[in-house]
Amino acid sequence: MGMVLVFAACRDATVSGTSPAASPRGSLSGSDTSLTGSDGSHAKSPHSHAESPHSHAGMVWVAGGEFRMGDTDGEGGSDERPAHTVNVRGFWMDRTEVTNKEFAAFVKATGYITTAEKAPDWEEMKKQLPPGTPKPAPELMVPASLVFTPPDHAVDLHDASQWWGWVKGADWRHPEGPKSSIEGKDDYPVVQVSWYDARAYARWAGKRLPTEAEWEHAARGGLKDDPYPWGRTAVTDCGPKANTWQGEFPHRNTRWDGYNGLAPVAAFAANGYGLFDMAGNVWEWCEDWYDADYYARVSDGVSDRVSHGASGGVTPGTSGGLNSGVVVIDPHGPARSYDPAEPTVPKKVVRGGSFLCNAVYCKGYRVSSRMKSSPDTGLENTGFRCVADE
Ligand SMILES: [Ca+2]
Ligand SMILES: [Ca+2]
Repeated sequence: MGMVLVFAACRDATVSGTSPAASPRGSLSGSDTSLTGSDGSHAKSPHSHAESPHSHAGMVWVAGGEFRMGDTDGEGGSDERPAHTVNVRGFWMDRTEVTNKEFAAFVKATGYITTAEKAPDWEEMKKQLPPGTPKPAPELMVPASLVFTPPDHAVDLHDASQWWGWVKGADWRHPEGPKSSIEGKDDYPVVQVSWYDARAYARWAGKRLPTEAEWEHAARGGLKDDPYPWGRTAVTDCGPKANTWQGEFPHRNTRWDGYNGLAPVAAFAANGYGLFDMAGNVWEWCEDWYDADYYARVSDGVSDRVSHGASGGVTPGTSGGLNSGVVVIDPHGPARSYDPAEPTVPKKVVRGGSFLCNAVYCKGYRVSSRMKSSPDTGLENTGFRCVADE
């Protein structure tokens, strides 16, 4: 009886907590990420496509098909609405976030230098800033990246600068700053990588970054309209489901899930497709530009990628409303970015939440939760995984 009750409670647990915090002011936006940093230039690799593995080792095949993309649990922000029916082709996807060991092999083979290892370029930065913004002090124009630097007391959760520090010498080999290292952390996700860095790795590996639709389809793991990769149970019910934050953010972490910061990849159960950490641990870069209004446009049939019922329509009872019968085929995101919180800063989509997410502050681990970062940003809680076509 006890077992049955526990099982029932786990299966039926309702989602608690509030929606992600509203966008903070200034150059910080969204929830736990997104401070514009470093230069906007595209880092160049001395070799291209050289000595890459070009195999599907470590990947799983994610069958294509239709799914409801967006806010299917009623907890989403306006940028997740309306939920709409999407059809994607099948693809291979890395089982785990790209690890330090894998990224190191890429750097060794190519001599690649990441965005965070180069000083910001003021001419590039200016393009993302409101006209008349003064040039930052010289001590800030150095190779640096964003490190989680928690205060010892409660702070205004609308001001992410309270817990993100621009740390000189922080990069993928020194994720928490120059005195930190990745020694003994081969199986941890690589972090402090910009979108440019992630794309360079993917190209070298003969892969690519997932579209936002592919990412969400994969994260859902074959479940229908559930809020999490594992179903409907809250992240902290019935044992840890993912590396997130427990306690009060950002000053008190109870480490109930076993990890204060990053966890090695695949430390928690995989989803139905055999994919690990689609919720939590690190945010994952996607190929697409972020536009807060994109879902509304594709659902209205404005996008030229929309097909009206071309793939056999929508399962009765799941869509309804204005976009019934509209199937968006293999969307690749908008042509350009638009984040109303920072209109001058083009941003790429990141997905899945990180070790800094919790129910009160940021439920980025919901399968449909959308976040964004400028492509030159490196963060201690942001990495990526790759996909490949047949
Ligand atoms: Ca944790
Ligand atoms: Ca993740």
